[in-house]
Amino acid sequence: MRSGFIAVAGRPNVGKSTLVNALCGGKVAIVSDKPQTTRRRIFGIANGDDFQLVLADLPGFQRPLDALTERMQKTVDAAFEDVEGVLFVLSARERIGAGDRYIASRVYALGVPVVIALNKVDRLKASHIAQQMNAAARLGAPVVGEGAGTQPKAGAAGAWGGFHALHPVSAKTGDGVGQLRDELVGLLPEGPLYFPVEQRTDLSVSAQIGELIREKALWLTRDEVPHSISVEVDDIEESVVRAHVLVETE
Ligand SMILES: Nc1nc2c(ncn2[C@@H]2O[C@H](COP(=O)(O)OP(=O)(O)OP(=O)(O)O)[C@@H](O)[C@H]2O)c(=O)[nH]1
Ligand SMILES: [Mg+2]
Repeated sequence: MRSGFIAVAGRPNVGKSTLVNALCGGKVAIVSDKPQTTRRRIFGIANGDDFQLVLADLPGFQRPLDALTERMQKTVDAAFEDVEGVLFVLSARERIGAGDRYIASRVYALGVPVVIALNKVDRLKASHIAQQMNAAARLGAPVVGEGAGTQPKAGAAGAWGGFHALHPVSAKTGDGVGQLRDELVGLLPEGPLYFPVEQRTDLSVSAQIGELIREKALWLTRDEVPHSISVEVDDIEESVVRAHVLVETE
């Protein structure tokens, strides 16, 4: 039996939660087209005949840190402890740039294997995917002087030990997700079951319902509701849930 924890890091909105859901084979984390959807660490659990892969879905982060991200950063830092590896998620649809480099500098410094998932490759041209894979592969590499910045130098100063693997995937269509899961399971040591096999997340039922309500609110609203929504579930009956949706401003 192989088992262990992998942290999922990346900029906001790159598809981390969608990918965690795809890797777990069911809905664990809520998803929206707005950044900062994930607010706290959620475990998504993928079980196989001989493995238990526990993914820590995390809030996205970027620099400069705004107040909300600053608070969520503590969650991220805590989740980086005691993991067997990091799944670093990038979006193939956006320019890979400073924001990703900042995250790369953080995750490569942890000293555990980093697996890159280049997400959202659905309906992209092969040439564009190839370019983005190249840019992804160079992330975190130390820049070695003028004009040589494109080539990582082996053994250069800094924590960059190179990435363990790079997988182009589409969390939406499921393309490449099976191979990525195998790759991550390969990082796990022999270990016990951390969760009962029928459990797919560490959230309580009432927390899961609260998250689903928040997801619907995020999808159904635009500018009229501030993005800072939180939900308190008061009461769960047979077929009725009572909850409060709290917003930041009137
Ligand atoms: N086309 C495409 N869209 C995707 C894919 N994966 C995720 N998305 C979309 O990207 C948006 C963000 O997805 P999330 O999973 O919420 O992203 P996240 O990285 O968890 O975002 P935060 O929690 O805010 O950091 C949603 O609109 C998803 O439907 C993909 O593989 N292809
Ligand atoms: Mg998320």
